[in-house]
Amino acid sequence: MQQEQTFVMVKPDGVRRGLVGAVIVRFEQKGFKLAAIELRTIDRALAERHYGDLRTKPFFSELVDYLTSGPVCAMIWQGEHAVENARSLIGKTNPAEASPGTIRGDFAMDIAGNIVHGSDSAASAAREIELFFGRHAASHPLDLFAGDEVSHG
Ligand code: IDP
Ligand code: MG
Repeated sequence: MQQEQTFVMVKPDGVRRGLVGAVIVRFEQKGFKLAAIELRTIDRALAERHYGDLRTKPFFSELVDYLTSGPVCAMIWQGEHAVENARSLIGKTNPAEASPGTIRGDFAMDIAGNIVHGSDSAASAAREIELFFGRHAASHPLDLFAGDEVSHG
C-alpha cells in the first residue's frame, strides 16, 4: 500500500460559502487521513509562488486576487495514491465540465470560483506542502494512525 501525501486547499470562495466541512467529509469518507490543517489569509507573494506555473496566463492577476480575497483552508491529506485520488474527488478544473459527484461538479459553476485546489503530481504536492507548511512537513507520510490496520481487520 503506497502511502502518499497531497496538498488540498479550500479556496476563499469555498470558505466564504461554508464548504470547508463538506470538503473534509468527502476526503474522510473516501478514506484519506488528515495530516495538517490551517485556516489562513495568504499574501500575494505566496499566491504567486503557489501558482507560479500559470504566471504567463492572461487570468494570472485575477487568480492571485481570487486566492488572496479571504482566508483559505490549507490541508495535507494522506492515503493510498493520494494525489490521484484527491484529483478525482475534486473533479475537472472547469466546474461546468466536472462530473456530478465530484466536489467541483456538485458545488461550483464557474472556473474562476471552483472552490478547491489539489496538487497535480507528487512533485507539486511536495512543493506546495513545503510552501504552506514548511520543510519539515514535506519529508514523508506520517505514521498517523498506527492502529488502523487492526481496526479494519
Ligand atoms: P486545477 O486547479 O484543476 O489544477 P489549473 O489549470 O492548475 O487547474 O489552474 C489553477 C486555477 O486557476 C484553477 O483552479 C482556477 O481557479 C484558475 N483558472 C484556470 N483556468 C482559468 C481560466 O481560464 N480563467 C480563470 N481562472 C482560471
Ligand atoms: Mg493545478
